Amino acid sequence: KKYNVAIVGATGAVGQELIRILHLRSFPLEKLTLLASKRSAGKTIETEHGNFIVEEFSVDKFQGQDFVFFATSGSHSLEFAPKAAEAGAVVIDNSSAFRLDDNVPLVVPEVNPQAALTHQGIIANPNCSTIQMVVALNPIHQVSPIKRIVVSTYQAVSGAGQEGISELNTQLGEVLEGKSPKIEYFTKQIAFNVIPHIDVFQENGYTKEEMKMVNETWKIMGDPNIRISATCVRVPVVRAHSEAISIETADYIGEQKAREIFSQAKDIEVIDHRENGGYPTPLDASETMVTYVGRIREDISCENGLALWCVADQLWKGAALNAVQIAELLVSEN
Ligand code: 2RA
Repeated sequence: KKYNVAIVGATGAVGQELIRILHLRSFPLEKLTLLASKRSAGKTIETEHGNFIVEEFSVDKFQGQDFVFFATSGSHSLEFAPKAAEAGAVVIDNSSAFRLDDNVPLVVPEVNPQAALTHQGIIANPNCSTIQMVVALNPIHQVSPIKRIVVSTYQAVSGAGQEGISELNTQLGEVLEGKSPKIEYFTKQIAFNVIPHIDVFQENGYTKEEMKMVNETWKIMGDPNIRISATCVRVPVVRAHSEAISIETADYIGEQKAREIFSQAKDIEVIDHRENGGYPTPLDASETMVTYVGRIREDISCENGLALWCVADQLWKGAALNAVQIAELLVSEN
């Protein structure tokens, strides 16, 4: 069987990667429809799998679709994802609009695949920084419940879309030419800098990005008792998010057992050698489909503690790949 697939927001950073991933994974496509704003209609998206023409978004284009991937804003998904579901499509939404909705499964196929099968038309794709963390931590959680997570993220500028990428590139050039860089998208200069602020500040002093890592992890791993604190930082990297993670487990695991658990886990690649270059970096992870784990060691600051370093391509595993893997899950169930 082949499937009619539409991508809403096809010209965005994630939208374009959805086109690539669908082809790279030979998803059984009957017809691929690319939808974007009136301004983008008629544009050609060039990929290594061919060039694709973008059509203007309209609700009637949901008719006959088997899957509709949303890669636009939360407000756009909120308004139009239900209409795509009403038209009979399965919606896989990359925005935060429905992630914490009790009637919408929030799915990472390596962690809670069964949740995808409970969908009522819409399935939410988690936030990129959450996805790679739960892929890495769930195998440990299955051996001994994780009681606490402290995570600092080092998030690529492409997480902020095309604007983030162009702001970094422009600023780097301006600074290297001795000019004062223009700051248009980020809150402060990102070139040769880091910014501890992604999304809006909440009452409790955390940002929305940081609370996404808390609330989404609880839902995906099905355990709201895990104590989680996150600090999400934007760094001058184009693609792939990195995370320094410290956890406490109920029982002692130790680094050797932890390394074994990661090595045997699905879609995790361990790069963990205590020598120059013996750890994964964003340049290693970019345009790959696995979640990398390294720097595995006992956390010496607590009992039953483990510390690790986790890197993944946030446009692929953190967004487009995870979304397509959800569709693959449903197709394999048919
Ligand atoms: C970011 N995770 O990195 C957010 C949204 N993609 O900006």
